[in-house]
Amino acid sequence: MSTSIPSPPGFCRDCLTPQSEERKRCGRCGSPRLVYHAELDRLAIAHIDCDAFYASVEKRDDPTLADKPVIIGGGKRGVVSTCCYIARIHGVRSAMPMFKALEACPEAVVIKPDMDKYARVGRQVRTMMQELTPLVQPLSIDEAFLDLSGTELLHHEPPARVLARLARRIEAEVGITVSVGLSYCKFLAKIASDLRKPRGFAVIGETEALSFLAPRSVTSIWGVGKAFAAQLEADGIRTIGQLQTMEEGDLMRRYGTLGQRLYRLSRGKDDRRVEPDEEARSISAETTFDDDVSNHDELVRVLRRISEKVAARLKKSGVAGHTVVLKLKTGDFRQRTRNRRLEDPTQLADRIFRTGVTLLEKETGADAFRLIGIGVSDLTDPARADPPDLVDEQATRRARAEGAMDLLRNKFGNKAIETGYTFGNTRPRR
Ligand code: TTP
Ligand code: MG
Ligand code: MG
Repeated sequence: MSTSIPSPPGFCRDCLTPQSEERKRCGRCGSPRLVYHAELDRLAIAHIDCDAFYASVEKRDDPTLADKPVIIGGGKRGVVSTCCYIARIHGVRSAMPMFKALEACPEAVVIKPDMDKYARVGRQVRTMMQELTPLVQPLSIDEAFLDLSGTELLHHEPPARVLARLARRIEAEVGITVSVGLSYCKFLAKIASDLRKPRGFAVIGETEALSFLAPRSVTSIWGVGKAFAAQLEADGIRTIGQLQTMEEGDLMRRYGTLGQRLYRLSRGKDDRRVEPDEEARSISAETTFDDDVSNHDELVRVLRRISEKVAARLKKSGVAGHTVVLKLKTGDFRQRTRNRRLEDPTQLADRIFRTGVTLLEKETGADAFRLIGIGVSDLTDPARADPPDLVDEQATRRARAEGAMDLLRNKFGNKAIETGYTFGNTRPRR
């Protein structure tokens, strides 16, 4: 290739260094895992899906399985839930009857699913996503859409690198791998995450959307199941490229609203937004105790610590919450949640904590708790959050002090500064 052609933006997925020119290996660390794309710095809609999810978790927890074909499944229905990529080479697939899978791969290690464990790992991954943007829409236990539009100021790098960093973090801290699809819409991001599995990172830009889609089967389109695909085939339509040549009116006459979807998606037009689910629309932190706790002061101290965690995550995600939610679980596993809507949305640990204490005051007494949690919901833009309190000057001063502490923390790290409460002083001073 001539060097006079400007190189598209790119970076290394291992050391995250931007690459000034297109090459085979990273100029810094030598890794071949480079991504380039002309639209790389503009695309912000991602789909992330864990690789061979249940199997990867089991391999993580038992290193002797690393090089073995592993199948997760069995149980009542006797089918394969999933299998690792080594087992896939032998032809094993999800939903296959177990006896068939073992015919294809007799040396496979079969493990019964541990759903609680996979749910825990799935939540851990989701939390890491939510630290990057509040716009996380989970689709299943192991996958979600993320909208990172407008987060570049916050993260000081474009979404593509934020995503590669996340993939790296999940590998390091969770111990499993994911694949990332990056595009300008959900439809193509979802297709992209599947293109280079496992440990993939695929980008589909607007420029190539039409040509990328043209040769693919109509079954790649959302909402085209087996029955509809058979109907389309009976009408002579197999590829998305064929749909691209048809008029919108024609498709709508033939297939109604589904026809309109075919028209739009076949042309890479998809304006569905990434919509976080209810659970994701809050940010919270909680602590489970080894022994049940009834001591009010101790609960308050923990509340302060987790309020600070919540505030840190709000600030990091660039959102504010309007409602404070206190969660308590008693020793006999009964759960209580108490809410209070604030006058203005907040990002401040101090305000979250004080509201939490007020809510807690009504709940403590004879009860012992095994868990305490605090969170905020009704997430909104932080622009209107925490206006100066004209009545309570103390509150304004505390807010300013918290801003100063945030600055110090950003500069010197989390441990640099602690408030009186987390030190051990347990009553909020008025
Ligand atoms: P998938 O994401 O579809 O599959 P996967 O993560 O195992 O493999 P990959 O994404 O790399 O292709 O599903 C996530 C989990 O859901 C999977 O690990 C097990 C479970 N599952 C089933 O129990 N039955 C099924 O038929 C499928 C497809 C998945
Ligand atoms: Mg998966
Ligand atoms: Mg999945």
